Amino acid sequence: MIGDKKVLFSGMQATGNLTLGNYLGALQNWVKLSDEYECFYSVVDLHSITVRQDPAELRKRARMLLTLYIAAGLDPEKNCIYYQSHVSGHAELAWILNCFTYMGELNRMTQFKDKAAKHADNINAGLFTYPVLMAADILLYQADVVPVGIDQMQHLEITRDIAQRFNGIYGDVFTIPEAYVGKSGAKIMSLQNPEKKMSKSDENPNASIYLMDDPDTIIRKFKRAVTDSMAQIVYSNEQPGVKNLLDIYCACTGKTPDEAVREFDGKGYGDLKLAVGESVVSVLRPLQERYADLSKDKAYIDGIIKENAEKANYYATKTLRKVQKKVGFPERIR
Ligand code: ATP
Ligand code: LTN
Repeated sequence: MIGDKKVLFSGMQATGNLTLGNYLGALQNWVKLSDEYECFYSVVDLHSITVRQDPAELRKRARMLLTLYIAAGLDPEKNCIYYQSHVSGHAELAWILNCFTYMGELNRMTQFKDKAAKHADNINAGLFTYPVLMAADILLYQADVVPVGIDQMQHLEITRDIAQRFNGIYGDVFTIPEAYVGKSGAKIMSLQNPEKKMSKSDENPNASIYLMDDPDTIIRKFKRAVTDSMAQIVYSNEQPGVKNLLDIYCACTGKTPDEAVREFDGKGYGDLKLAVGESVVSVLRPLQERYADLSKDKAYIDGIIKENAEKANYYATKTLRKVQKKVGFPERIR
């Protein structure tokens, strides 16, 4: 708790262009929850270098992402929006937690297996211990709740296991966090292959809607979206392409799948695709406009970066000192 509020932590990697999946699965929920909790939203650049990055590009994308958090509706005066690399406590706690995490646990992580297969020439130790750094992010702020898409559930489970193991040895040091997965949009699928999640690292640009896509591009990508030949609009796993379109529609309009199916009763896939495309355009337009305005205001963004790094450091250090003491590191002499 900070004051009378529970704590929320979440983060995103500054790799690639954010997709509609990132927005509907994560960012949109962050905004919804931001009044209720004391929130920490990090641009997790330490995680980004588990895959080789171009330095100038990483810096640029990290700033874009931080600006996008604000453009999406997070108030940086109330929510702590900051770069993970500006708070050294993340790496320090991750080291300690590494010593409380088993190889066998990390070996089971499906994201590691996927990323190792994708980057076979660079299966580094950071990629393997990625979930431990993620646990450190969350536990450092004593987070109660962590809004993520379904793909991150396994990482939340290991975070809870590590925290419980540590608490079992040293007493109640960490708050045990809960995942928060939204009702709709938790797993948006690729528009070109509805069996696969929409991902910013997909090579096919038609598979993903990027948050900065213009309206014509968005409508065109939805027109090309893969559906099926069943010619019926139902919400069913048998028709993953149509289901995905309905999911996107529901996440953008706040409607339930039942309501959406009723609305498209007697209509064709063309009508559905157009309506979904338009609902996405109307969600993304205000975000894009705010982003354009914010990115012109360098001094404002710089101020946010500085102030919020200080705030994050304050809370992170509090937990870190407690942990260091528990494990037996010598006290600092002042
Ligand atoms: P990459 O393709 O580089 O692995 P990604 O697009 O999967 O990246 P992440 O940075 O790993 O994105 O995820 C950021 C947040 O967005 C996480 O909370 C994740 O659960 C969520 N997310 C990512 N893709 C989707 C998706 N297709 N549907 C719903 N949520 C998603
Ligand atoms: N692994 C996450 C990003 C991430 C994260 C976190 C999410 C890093 N640290 C802490 C929630 C809480 C991903 O989305 N790929």
